[in-house]
Amino acid sequence: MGYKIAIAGATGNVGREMLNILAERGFPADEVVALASRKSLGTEVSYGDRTLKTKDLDTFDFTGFDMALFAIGSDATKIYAPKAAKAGCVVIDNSSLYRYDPDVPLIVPECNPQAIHGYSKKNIIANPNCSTAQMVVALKPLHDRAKIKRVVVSTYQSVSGAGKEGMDELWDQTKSIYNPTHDVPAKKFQKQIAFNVIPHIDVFMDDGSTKEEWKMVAETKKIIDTAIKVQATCVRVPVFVGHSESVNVEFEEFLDEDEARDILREAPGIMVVDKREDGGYVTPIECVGDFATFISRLRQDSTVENGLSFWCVSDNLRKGAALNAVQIAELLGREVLKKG
Ligand code: 2RA
Repeated sequence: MGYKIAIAGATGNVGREMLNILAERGFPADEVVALASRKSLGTEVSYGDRTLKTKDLDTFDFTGFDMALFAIGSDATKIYAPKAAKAGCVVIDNSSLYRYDPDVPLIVPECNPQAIHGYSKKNIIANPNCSTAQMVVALKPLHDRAKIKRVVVSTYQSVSGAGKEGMDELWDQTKSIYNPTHDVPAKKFQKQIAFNVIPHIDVFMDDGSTKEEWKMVAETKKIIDTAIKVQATCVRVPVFVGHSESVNVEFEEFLDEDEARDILREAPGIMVVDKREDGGYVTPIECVGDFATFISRLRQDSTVENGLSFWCVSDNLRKGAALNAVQIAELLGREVLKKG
């Protein structure tokens, strides 16, 4: 017997990937329902070799459903997640609404699978921010070997993190550069994104950091260890899919780069592509559609006593969102609901 699972936000970038990944991984489902807003009612979405017609999220009854993957943003989640949870359906939410709630586990299955047992307080589980997920997958195995003191990370985040509108803006602006009569002003992003980079994602905080940077700090602490100090600079770049990160780590004790590379090679969810030669590293366009978090450019940081630096690339719609949510659903089924 399998699970009855709903996907809320099935017509968005992440919702569509959730359906793709459920099918690709053969998730044991007896029933899969695609939910969307009334304006998208009846839209057809793919689920493997099947096509689902979206149903109205607003009137949907979650009673009898085991779990629901939500990718509808914080405002809509505030309305529908409690409704689903109250009907006995466990919500796995991709928005930031519940990530920092002490009664809601924030889970990256490769890092803190044991946290799944805390789901029952609100019947809700939070999925981390895309830029956090790929980073902690790499940090956790290194932290287990040589306790991390401090992380300094710069991100190079693709426009798909800002949804279909973000992708359309890059595409339209790029075309307009070659067709000066067709000006495409910045709308989704603060400034022109075509042939440019923007050091600003989400809103500014009082201390001068952005909320995207604050999320990486708060979520890394909740997922791995509250003692870890994190300094993040999050940048939007003209890439369609795939977030990249330059990560610098300082440990409590010395960790040799070769040992670190061996640890990462064995770590779940990681693919090390690291040769000190032309092309011996991964770039964002090469990670698209893959489940892995890729690690390249691993090297000692000799400017501090116990430092390492590395390059980290992952498909932000997959490990950064949809894949991690499906992995949580698999974990919930395996460890808690135990059907199928
Ligand atoms: C972004 N991490 O990249 C944010 C939300 N997906 O825009």
